Amino acid sequence: ARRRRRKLTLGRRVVTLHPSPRVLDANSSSPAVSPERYWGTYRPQVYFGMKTRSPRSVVTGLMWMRQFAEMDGNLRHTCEQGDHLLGYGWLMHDGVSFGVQEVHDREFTLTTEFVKRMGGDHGGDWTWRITAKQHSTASSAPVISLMFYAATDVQGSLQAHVEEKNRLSSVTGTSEELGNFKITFGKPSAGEGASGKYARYNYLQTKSPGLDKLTDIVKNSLNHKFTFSPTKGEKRPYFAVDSYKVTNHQNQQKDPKMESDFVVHQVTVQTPFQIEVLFESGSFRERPNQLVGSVLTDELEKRKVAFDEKFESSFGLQAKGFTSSQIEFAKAALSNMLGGMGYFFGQSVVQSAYNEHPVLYPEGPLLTAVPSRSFFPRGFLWDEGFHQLLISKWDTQLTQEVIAHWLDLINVEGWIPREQILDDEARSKVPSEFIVQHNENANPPTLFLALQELLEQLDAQPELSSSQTMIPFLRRLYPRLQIWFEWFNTTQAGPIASSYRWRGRDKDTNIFLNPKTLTSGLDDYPRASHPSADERHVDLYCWMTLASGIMANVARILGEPHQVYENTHHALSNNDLLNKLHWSENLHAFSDYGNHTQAVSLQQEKVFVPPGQPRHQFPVARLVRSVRKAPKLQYVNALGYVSLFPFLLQILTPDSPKMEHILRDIQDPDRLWTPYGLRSLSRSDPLYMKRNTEHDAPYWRGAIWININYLAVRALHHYGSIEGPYKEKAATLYQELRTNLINNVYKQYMDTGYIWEQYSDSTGRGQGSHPFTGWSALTVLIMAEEY
Ligand code: 6A9
Repeated sequence: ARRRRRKLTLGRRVVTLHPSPRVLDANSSSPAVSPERYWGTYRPQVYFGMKTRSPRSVVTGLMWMRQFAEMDGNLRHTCEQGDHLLGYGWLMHDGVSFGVQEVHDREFTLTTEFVKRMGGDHGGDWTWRITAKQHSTASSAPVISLMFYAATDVQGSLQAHVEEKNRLSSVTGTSEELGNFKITFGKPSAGEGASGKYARYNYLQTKSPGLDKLTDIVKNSLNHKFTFSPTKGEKRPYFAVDSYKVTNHQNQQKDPKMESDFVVHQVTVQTPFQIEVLFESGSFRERPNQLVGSVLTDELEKRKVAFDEKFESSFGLQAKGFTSSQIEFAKAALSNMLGGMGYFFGQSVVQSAYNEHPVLYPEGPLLTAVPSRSFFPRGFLWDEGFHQLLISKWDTQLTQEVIAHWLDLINVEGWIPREQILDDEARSKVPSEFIVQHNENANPPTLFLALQELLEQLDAQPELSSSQTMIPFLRRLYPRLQIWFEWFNTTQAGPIASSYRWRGRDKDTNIFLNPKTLTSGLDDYPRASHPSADERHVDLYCWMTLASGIMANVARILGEPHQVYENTHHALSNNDLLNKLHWSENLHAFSDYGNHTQAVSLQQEKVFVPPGQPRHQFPVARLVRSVRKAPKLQYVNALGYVSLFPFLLQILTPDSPKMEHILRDIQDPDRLWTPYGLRSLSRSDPLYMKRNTEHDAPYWRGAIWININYLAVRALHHYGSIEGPYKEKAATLYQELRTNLINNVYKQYMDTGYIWEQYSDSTGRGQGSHPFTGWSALTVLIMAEEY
């Protein structure tokens, strides 16, 4: 019984938050403290929508569909690669008060713009303008239905106001944080000042069991019985939400208290047209005028000019001579990083060795950028450090807030769940086996890269107001950074002093060509063939070198004891130790070490599927790993991103003779060099472009990734500008790599309409998830030469 109790107590630890005061005050996101940031496009998973930074926000959004299309049911709502849009994303977005997005559907383009206006006590007003234009290639002007909606999330209520039978002219509502508000739906016109257009209206007022069900509810309520009749003779049936179906059958068994209001306004009209939607806060009393029509146009115009000016003063791309088209691309990349930010609230599902089953993490908020609005619209720990490198050059305050949110999620052990899947909407996008986060698993502590940038800003311009808030921010962050660092330093310690090892590698050595290391962020990058406690990982060694150095700096700035961090940093920075632990004389490169053999391959094997499954009596062929030579303790000798880490994180001294080898590998087309950027794994490596299982295509085994390439250009810039024997070589390679990266990411964007997760090392083509405007947007910093 005692042991059971102990297990229970230990099992609680994983879900016990760290006791130090939170970095963020409980009300820091409230409209009283931060009105400008209250409303935002914090729903990156939908093509267009807004919510507030609050736990159970009222959400607003847009769905649309083309009428009389070949295939009915082309309803668009959440960003889906399967929609095969020709491209979509923010062209401008300042992260706070306005944005301009274009969504290129197959025959028409929707421009979605929003502007906010401050006033009252609840984050003010905003207006949307949706402009629809058919493509010049479209055979006729398509008829489109826009479906504007508002939904509550458990708390608050909405009332629909209907006029002219079916036209929902406005929605009024109230919620705890918004007080009273009104949303007014304007009528479509052919353009500003132009007369109205023929339109048909429908609406739906119903209950929803959760925000993840909105698309389904609308789909299920579609009815074909309505008639579109712009001229006398013309009568065509079209699809619309059925205004007569008031309650939804799906929710009958659900707890009625958990049901939320859901109101949809559908307008069906032929392109071209423009529509405005106006949100007004009840507490905003002395409004000079309504933010619609020409007032809105003027306001948008002002924001665009301000955005352009700030963009140029932040990144200086015009001054560097980039073409206007290249600058548009860079603006879109930054805007999608900012416009892709989400505010999530909820609980992770986590597990420790002391839990028999997964348990729920405490509820909490997360303000974060996301890697990809379509495929993974949620927070990823190591992606975020890269995101903040870009965001901090635009809005330091925002970076501080994001880092604070992440560190406020830390538990008493010093662990932060790697992938943040916080609410039903997020969970609905993730296969169940990937939802649970395990507390022995790390992810590179890239937030130290972002902190490094903040410290540099503090150092360069201590008089700036953002710098003034920096010290109090660091002070509150500090106890959390300490325990975070400690967690890495202990739980990810390696087999010998000053070495480190990623935990959480794949355990089943029989089915994977090389068991994956998802925790390192580099997933299937080759590591020791047989995972064991004897491994040591060079990338983690380098992350810890960086982390200990930043810890020492932060401690010094705060006047805290810093000797221990300094000692660690000093020890790890010693290139003799690095060489001793990780230099492979065979490979002439830095390398992991572990129980390893190169003699592995995937082989067809006949197996009997377990009884109960179809065809179980027949043998089927499947791929299994065959090991031709027993593994032994040795260097892994894979050449690629991992071997570059001492260079990437600038741990090598500029006069290190190892630089010679590294620069040689980088510029060798048979190894890492391509005309599009550095490939992740050497073309000469035995695992280059090899699949890991029958179903698992190569990922970090050759493709070009922009986050690591960013670190590479940054390192070349560094070594190219300080004295040392490799200065000139580094400077030359810097120019070439930089040019290759910019040209290719830009070209792919122009060709395909998207920024991509990775790029093919043989053709330069964008591949993987898209749009991916997480770390691939670091191209902007490469253009700006801001490192
Ligand atoms: C699986 C798919 C509907 C993989 O950018 C996020 C991460 C990186 O942190 C990591 O380094 N990506 C990289 O190797 C994407 C991970 C996506 C996992 C989601 C479920 C659901 O599909």
